[in-house]
Amino acid sequence: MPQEKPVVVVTRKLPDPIETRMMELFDTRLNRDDRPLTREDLVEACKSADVLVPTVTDRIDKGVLAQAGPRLRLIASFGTGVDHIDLATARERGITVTNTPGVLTEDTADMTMALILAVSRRLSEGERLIREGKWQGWGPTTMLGHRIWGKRLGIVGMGRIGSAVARRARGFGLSVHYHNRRRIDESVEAELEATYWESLDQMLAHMDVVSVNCPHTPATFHLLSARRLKLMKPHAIIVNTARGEVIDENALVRMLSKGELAGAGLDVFEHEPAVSPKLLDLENVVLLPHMGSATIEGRIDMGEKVIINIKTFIDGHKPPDRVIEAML
Ligand code: 8YV
Repeated sequence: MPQEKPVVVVTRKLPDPIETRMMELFDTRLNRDDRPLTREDLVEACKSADVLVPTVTDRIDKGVLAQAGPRLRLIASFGTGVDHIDLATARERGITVTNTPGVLTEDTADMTMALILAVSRRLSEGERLIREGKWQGWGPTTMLGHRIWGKRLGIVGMGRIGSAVARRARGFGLSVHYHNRRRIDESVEAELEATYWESLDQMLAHMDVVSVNCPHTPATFHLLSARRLKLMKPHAIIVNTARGEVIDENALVRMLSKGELAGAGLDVFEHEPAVSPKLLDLENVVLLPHMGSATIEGRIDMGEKVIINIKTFIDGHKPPDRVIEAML
């Protein structure tokens, strides 16, 4: 790392206080108009930066990293998921990668509950009815949704966010079930009153609500495949605040269209920002533009984590949120 202030390239507009602090601490290049970087821009950024601060909208693959300049030593990603970064290539090239875990847990869990309620109680449909001027007044059998109290929630991925969803779900009277690579600690399981299902297939077949809360990795790509979705009960709903790639979106759309699944709440999509046009025609889905962690408090906390990761790295220490460590 050179003696002078490191060149830090930030790919998207971050909250003002974060940008101000970064400008004070580093030789920071901002993206004031917030236009997502093209692949060419990203390559240029990787050539000139000591530290790159990307977001989920930057695909930092093998090809981009192959063109990175020798000074690029840290990718301090603004976000928790790191599926947009080719970690193996970063490791090979001696580039450290950090993320911002923990600070968006509660906001994302809130959004998961919001989607469970929105789908079950038909919030978007009700809103559309009013906005389109079609509401004729109250009726005893109009806009009936489903009660969530007493229903079974199956959480796929019991990490920080999954556990935060479980805590909320208990308050809403849902019984909590989960599938995870590893069974969680017995005491935490007891605290969450959560039932572990070793078999994801078995769990899916018994749930009323399924929530996807695992990261997207090669192992979780299309974890909810066409075959697995078919195991779900036709009255069940599914919500996804994790990554679109975890669900086979085409299969999901087909099943929702045919009424083989009752509904879906999606904050993320397989080919973001593209959304399957068929989803737009369905009444039984609630669609959000990847805003699970979109609170001003959360974004500032994320920015502060990015700053701490960069600062500790340039001071010669191990940054706290290392995803991988430089091997060279
Ligand atoms: C972030 C997210 O807003 O952190 C994540 O993994 O999915 C989002 O909530 C986004 O990734 C920022 O880069």
